[in-house]
Amino acid sequence: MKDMKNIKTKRLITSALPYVNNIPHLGNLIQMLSADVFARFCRSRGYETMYVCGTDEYGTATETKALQDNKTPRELCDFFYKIHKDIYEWFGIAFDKFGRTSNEECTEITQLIFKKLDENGFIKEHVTKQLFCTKCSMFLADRYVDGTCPKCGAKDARGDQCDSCGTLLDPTQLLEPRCHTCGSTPEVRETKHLYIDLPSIAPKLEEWMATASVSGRWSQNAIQMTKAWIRDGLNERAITRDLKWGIPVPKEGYENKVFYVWFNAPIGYMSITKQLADELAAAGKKSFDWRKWWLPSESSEKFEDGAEIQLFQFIGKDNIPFHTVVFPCSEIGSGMDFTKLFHMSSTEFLNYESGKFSKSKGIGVFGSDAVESGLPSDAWRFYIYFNRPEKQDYQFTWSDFQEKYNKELIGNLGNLVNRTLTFTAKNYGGKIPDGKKDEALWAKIEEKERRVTELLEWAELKDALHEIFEISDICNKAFQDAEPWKAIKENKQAADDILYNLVYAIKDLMILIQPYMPKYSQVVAGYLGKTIACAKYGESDGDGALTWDDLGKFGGLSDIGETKIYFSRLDDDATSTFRNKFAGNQADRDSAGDASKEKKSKKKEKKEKKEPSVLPVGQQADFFNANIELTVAKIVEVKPNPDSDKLFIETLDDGSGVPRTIQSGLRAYLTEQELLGKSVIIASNLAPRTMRGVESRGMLLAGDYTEDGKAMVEVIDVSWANPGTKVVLEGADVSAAKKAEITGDEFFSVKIESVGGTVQVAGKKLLADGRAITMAKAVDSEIG
Ligand code: B3M
Ligand code: ZN
Repeated sequence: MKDMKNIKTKRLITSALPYVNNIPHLGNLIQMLSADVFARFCRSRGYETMYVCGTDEYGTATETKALQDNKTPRELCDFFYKIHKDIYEWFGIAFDKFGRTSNEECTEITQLIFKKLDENGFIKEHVTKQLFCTKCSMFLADRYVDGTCPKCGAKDARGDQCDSCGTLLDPTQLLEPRCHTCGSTPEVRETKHLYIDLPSIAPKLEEWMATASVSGRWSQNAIQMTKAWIRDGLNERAITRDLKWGIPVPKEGYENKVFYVWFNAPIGYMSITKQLADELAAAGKKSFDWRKWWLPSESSEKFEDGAEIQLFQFIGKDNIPFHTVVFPCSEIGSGMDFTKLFHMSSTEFLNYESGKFSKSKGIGVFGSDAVESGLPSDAWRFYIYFNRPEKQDYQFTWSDFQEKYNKELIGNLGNLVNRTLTFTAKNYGGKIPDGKKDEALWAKIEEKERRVTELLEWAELKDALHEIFEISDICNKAFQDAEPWKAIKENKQAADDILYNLVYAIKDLMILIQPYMPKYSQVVAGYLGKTIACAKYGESDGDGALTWDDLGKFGGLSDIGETKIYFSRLDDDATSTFRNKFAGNQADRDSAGDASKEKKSKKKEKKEKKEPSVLPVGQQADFFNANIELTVAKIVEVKPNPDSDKLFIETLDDGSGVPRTIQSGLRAYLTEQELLGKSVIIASNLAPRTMRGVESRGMLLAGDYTEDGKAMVEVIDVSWANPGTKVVLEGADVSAAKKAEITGDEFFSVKIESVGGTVQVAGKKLLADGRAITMAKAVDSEIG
């Protein structure tokens, strides 16, 4: 397998630094676990590897939580750092260093990068208005403001970001802002802050990205998100905050402020590498210059000539722009030649049973729950990797866990290992029989092994794991077909052959599976008298440890002694016990399985749902642009709904090529002839709704007026525009994507009105093909 790798390549690996104010759940653990597979693979393949991660300790969240828990931020971080570290250890994550950001290394490098940015003119100062909670008497930074997303309208957006649509936000952009801590409405106050001038760095960023995204094979998703970010215009981003718990800002006038947590967090990757170097040196062990990995041009120590350092970063999709835009801009703007992102492996969300994993709400399986489950950590690892949410969100359910665990892990891989090893122990006294290599079988295995290697080289973890399980499946079929239990009596050579081949296939499987299930692989390798190489940075494996290079090789295994079943079946009872135990939120778990409680909370949720309301005028245009899709459609058929005296059923040509049916309550006002052939405007992404037995997919826009004391309705007519034309607000992008579907409440949260005959939203005109939409009769009316 040597041929495929370039030994000069070094692998620098990071996984997103978890916030330290809570216990991580499986959704958070995915990043670390993913990077762990990749790091273990790289080590086994012989790449010099450095995998760093650590806790992200600064920021408002920590400061606030410490206040709540009656601790200093430092005490709180110490407390949670240990919890995090223990959980990751239990999961078998082999970091080269799991460090922290609240140490002098991080301060030193953050300040260095800041000074360089400042020297290069990329730091700007602005006085801004910021949300201040008078009740908590503090400025509310980013995550500590909740509100409605101005882009997609999600009600649970945070000040820094909306999880529903991924938009990065400034807290003051939130609609109906609330203080996260006390719920009161914050007020706007002035404060001065430093900004990183992303727009000025952007040209260099784009230049870098053009090549980096190709050579590092960025995912389509990452490229799109990043391009959208750059295209929508990079803004200067504030990098200081009015807080105490953070890295001091080395600039006059900023004595009472600290760096924004997202400015220093990615620098944490570097500082944690330095932390390892400093600790090794302090312990009198062989150390290294951290710059060797991150700033080779200035390092006192270098890799061999021509060595390339490939930085692989494992993150959740909500962190993509920070890693493709903000952090690289800090690196580029510093003018220093830092190691920059090579390949990013980002995952979608892992959801739990019926909702989202949530730390703040305490919903899901937490690291500590997994520890308490009594299942081996490799069982959890298996399930997470087998279903890693790479291209779309994945739903964790207990029945799915049970199925995959029983069927694949036990029924496929476990079964192969057990039947092969016990058969050998029983019938050969544990001595691996002499046999002939089955070329046909090995051709299939080796082809799959090559595929696994190719996939893992690009951190395609899930696909690679599925290939590994296919190898196991092939081997199980070979066992089945060879019927060694018969052959041992009738044709001993045939039995010898199949066992000989399968024992060596198991050896291969353990090398392949080691990155995913390190403990299990070592146990099984141990039955064959072997260990699998997985030494961390600066450590070494014992003699004869198996590496990726040993794939496909025969010989050198010792006799098989007593073996034990490693994974035992999960039955329905155990599964439902888990389901109950880990249901609801953490706080509720004391009364695990209490269904009435769950019901009550559901009821409460319903009660709290508010009546639809119209957004403040200042927020309507943005909301409209992000959500409401209006399309021109031509009425090609009109007939009354036989079960109603108000509704018309209209068939429309909306330009899609597929006729669309809508209904409107116009029979009291207009005749069929008046409607037929008209080009109207419909709310085209409104959720379908069935009225009097007929589904209506959209709503036609009309306004009302009175004539001679009679209520009348005028349907908007845009005869100049072709069916399918999008109707947008002046200044908006016609091709901008809208939310796939909106509710009636969402539609009505924006007021479309005819003012003096011109149709508009919050003072902005609605245009079809660039032409303003007017109404002849309903000149001052609400449109709906
Ligand atoms: N601390 C984790 C998060 O957003 C955040 C990642 C930092 S990576 C440098 O969940
Ligand atoms: Zn407050």
